[in-house]
Amino acid sequence: MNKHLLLLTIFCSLILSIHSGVAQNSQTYNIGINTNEPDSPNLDAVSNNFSLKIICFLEGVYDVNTNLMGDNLRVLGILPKSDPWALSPDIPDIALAIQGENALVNWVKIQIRDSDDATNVLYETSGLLQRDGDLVSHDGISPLTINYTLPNTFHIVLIHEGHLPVMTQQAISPVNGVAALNFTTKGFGQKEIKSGIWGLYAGDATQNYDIVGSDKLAWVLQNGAFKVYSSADFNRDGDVNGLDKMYWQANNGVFSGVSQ
Ligand SMILES: [Ca+2]
Ligand SMILES: [Ca+2]
Repeated sequence: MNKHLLLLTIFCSLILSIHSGVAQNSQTYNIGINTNEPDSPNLDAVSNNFSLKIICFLEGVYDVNTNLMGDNLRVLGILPKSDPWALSPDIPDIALAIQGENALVNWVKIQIRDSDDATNVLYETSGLLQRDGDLVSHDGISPLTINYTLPNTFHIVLIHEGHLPVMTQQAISPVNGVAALNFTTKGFGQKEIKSGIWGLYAGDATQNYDIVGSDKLAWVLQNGAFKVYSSADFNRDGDVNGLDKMYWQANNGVFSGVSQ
């Protein structure tokens, strides 16, 4: 009888471990795997299931008159459906049809960093900015959710192709399952793009966290290209031309305090 019980236990354990493997593999939105059980007793020390409620503007795409960012890439049909960092599923066609202030502008990478050592990247994923600055998941509507075990306090870094990154000045914690942050009202590492409104600096075509001569060179090499997706197209209107160079010129010499 004991022998049968032992065999049954082994069989059940095997089934559970297979099921667990399937569940982990189904987390396709995330890199890495959450190894903690959902009912872990240490939940007060960690955050492992929360959403991000972030607002952010990109200088090059921001329109001071409408207080919205432009969605020319989407309108021209050249916003890549695939995330440039391969961290998220593709954008569904239905999301690309959304118009107005919730229309999609561009991809951003989101890093969660150690609150004690901000050079230490704990987790990364990607999302999309809507014209009004809301950060959403690849489907264009849903908030970004993080299903990964992390410390309860952390830094958040936003990275965009063509702009300098921004990081939280102080570590934050999720409250009631939501980590909320409005980067447009914070000036740390950002530019005041309108009175009281802050955004990421445009001009880092090479994406190495500074705006220098090599970024101008990247612009020169692509100057004249049209209907393209390019990190030298700082205003993201699909063309690389003199309007983009103006952003580089205004911000030449600015570098980010965020470590790569
Ligand atoms: Ca650069
Ligand atoms: Ca442009």
